[in-house]
This record gives sequence, C-alpha cells and structure tokens, in this order.
Amino acid sequence: MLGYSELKVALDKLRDHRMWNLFEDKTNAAIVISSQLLRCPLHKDEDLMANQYYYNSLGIGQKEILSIEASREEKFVAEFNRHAVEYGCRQVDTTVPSIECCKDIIEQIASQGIFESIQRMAGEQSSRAIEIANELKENGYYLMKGVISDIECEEILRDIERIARQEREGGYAYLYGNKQLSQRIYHLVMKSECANRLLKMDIVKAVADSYFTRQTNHDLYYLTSWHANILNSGAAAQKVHIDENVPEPIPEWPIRLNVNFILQDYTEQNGATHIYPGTNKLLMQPKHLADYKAIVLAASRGSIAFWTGKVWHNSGENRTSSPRFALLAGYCNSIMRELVAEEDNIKYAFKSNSIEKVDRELMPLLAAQHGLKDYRYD
Ligand SMILES: O=C(O)CCC(=O)C(=O)O
Ligand SMILES: [Fe+2]
Repeated sequence: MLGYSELKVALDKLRDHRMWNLFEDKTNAAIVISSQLLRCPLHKDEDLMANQYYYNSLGIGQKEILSIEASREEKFVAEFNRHAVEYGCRQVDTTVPSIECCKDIIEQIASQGIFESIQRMAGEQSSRAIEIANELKENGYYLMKGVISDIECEEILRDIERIARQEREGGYAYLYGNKQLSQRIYHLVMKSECANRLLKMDIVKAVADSYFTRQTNHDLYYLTSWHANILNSGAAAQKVHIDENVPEPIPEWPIRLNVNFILQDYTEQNGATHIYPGTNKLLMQPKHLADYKAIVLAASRGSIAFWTGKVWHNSGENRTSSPRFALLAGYCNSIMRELVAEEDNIKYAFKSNSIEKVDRELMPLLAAQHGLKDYRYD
C-alpha cells in the first residue's frame, strides 16, 4: 500500500503517463486511481486538504473538487466494486463519486495496466528518494551522478551565461566577493524557463518530499531561492558556513535543503563546493575547522548534489581561467515561511492591490524590498 508521499510521486507520474490524455474525465480518473493506490482512505474528512493538493497538482480545479466531495455517496461503492471485479481492478471499501463516469476509466485502467505501472514506478522512485534522504540525514550531503543530459546542461548553461552577461552589461548584476569576481543571478524562476525545468524533475521532488516529510496537511516545503552562483577566474573560497542561520543549537528537524544542479564539470581547481561530511549532526556553526575533514564535491556535469542546511560547507577557490557555475535551488521547511508573516500571503496582497496604495510607513514592516537583489524588480 502506498502512503501520501508515494501517491504524490504516483500522481506526478500519472500526469506524464501516455494514458493520461486518454481520460476524458480527468477528475474522476485521478480520484479512481488515487483511491486505488491508497486503498481508498480519500473519503476521510481529515484527508480533504491532502486530496485537494493532489487534485490541484493534476490541474483539477477547486470548484470541481468541492462538487465531487459533495457527491460522494455510499451507493456508489457497490457499483464501483461491481465494475472493479468485472475488470480485475482492486475493490474499494468506501465511496467513489460518479461511478457511471468511472466505468470507462476503470476499463481503461485495467486494459492498459496503468495502475500497476504507476504504482511500480512510484514505489521504485520513492524508495530511492528515501535512501537519499537517509544519507542526507547521516552525512549531510549526497551526490547523484548522470542525471541531467549533456544537451540539457549545455542549453541551460548557455542561458545562464546569457543572463549573467545581460545583467553585467545592464549595470544591475549582483557582484560580490574579492574584487567582485563572483556573481549571483537571483530570481531565476522569472528569468530562465529552461532552468526551471530542473525544478520539476521527479527525483528532486521525491528527495525533497522524503527529506521534509512529517505528519501534516500543510505543504512540506517551499522554494526559498533559485539562483546561479558564478565564480569567475580568481574568485576566492567562501567562508565555511551553514545555510540554516538560526541560533544554536540548530534544531534537528529539517529547515533547509540545497540542490546544486551541476552543468559543467566540477573540480578541485575550478571551485567545486567543499563539504564537511557528518558535521550536520553537530547542530552548530562551524568551529575548530582543523579538527574536521572536508571533501571536494568533484563531479561530472549532469550530476546533482544535495546538501542539508546543517552541514558545514563553502565554495572553493577558482584557480582556472574560466568561470564556475552553480545552479542552486534552496528549499525551506514550509513552517518557517508560515511563521515569517506568511500566514497571510502578503506578497499576493501586494500584487492584487497596487503597491502604491500600501502605506509607505508600513513598507519596511511588510518587507517590501526583501529579496530584491537587483534593480529589475524595484
Ligand atoms: O556555490 C557554491 O559552491 C556554494 C554556495 C553556497 O554554499 C552558498 O551560497 O550558501
Ligand atoms: Fe551555503
């Protein structure tokens, strides 16, 4: 039987499955398949929020969900199970809506083996993701090789180079470090469509799901930063640090996870990230560095490096003549965001009521400028 995190992976798979477009009634298809995968706990009230999340992730709207929830009736069970038996599907022990519409769906599911194949894929992927999340909790980092194709690395790298150039030439680049030799490109989500594809990778989502997993009806995490860190030739090594900058002791529960998509070979010479394995368990800021050993995250392009916000690390020195690019996605536990003035979604309030209308005195309190690291979004 699958749990919710596997269901989420399964439904992500479902959307990409060749069968998905064949379902005319996608809402009911999602419900039938979810019910089958979870052996149908979907009817429980406390699961409603989770259900909505999954349906929404399949592009099914709120209005439809509510009408479905309202239309759940005991009498459908028998009907559903009658068809299920007929087509060799699993029977369910609770209500499933609109059984008449589901008849075709059940038939399609049965004839194409869609249920089994999705369940298998979801199971394989989620056990790998769980292994990676366990490694992350043990050593603080995990390196996965050969995940992004050469063509994709090349395309994204060219796009990042283009944006970096554009921002330097436009005079609004975010430059920092010794002689301003390093550059960050923030807000990639609005700047590079091809880079955004990386955020949608199944394995990345599954690892983040496993790392942040806990009993909750809320989202598990959000993207807190999506940016490129470029070390030009001669850029010095970064100070060793952790990415969870909260007072010590650093909590044991996950606050932050970093994912570095490696688009070019990462070497000792060009400034590959250094990691101090196991220091994530110390739950403290870096101290007495000489007592600990760092490894260099040397990796071929197409790899993905994960590290937790608790592990000591830094970017290395770039001693080559070409720039080193890191493409960094930072994921943050959703509760941090909810606590930080996001119980209301203040950013959306800004968007829908023109920012000019907001009391200027309240601007700093509302963090109106927070996170705007170049001139483009002033
Ligand atoms: O670019 C890198 O190698 C690491 C960057 C980093 O750790 C950071 O910016 O917090
Ligand atoms: Fe860092």
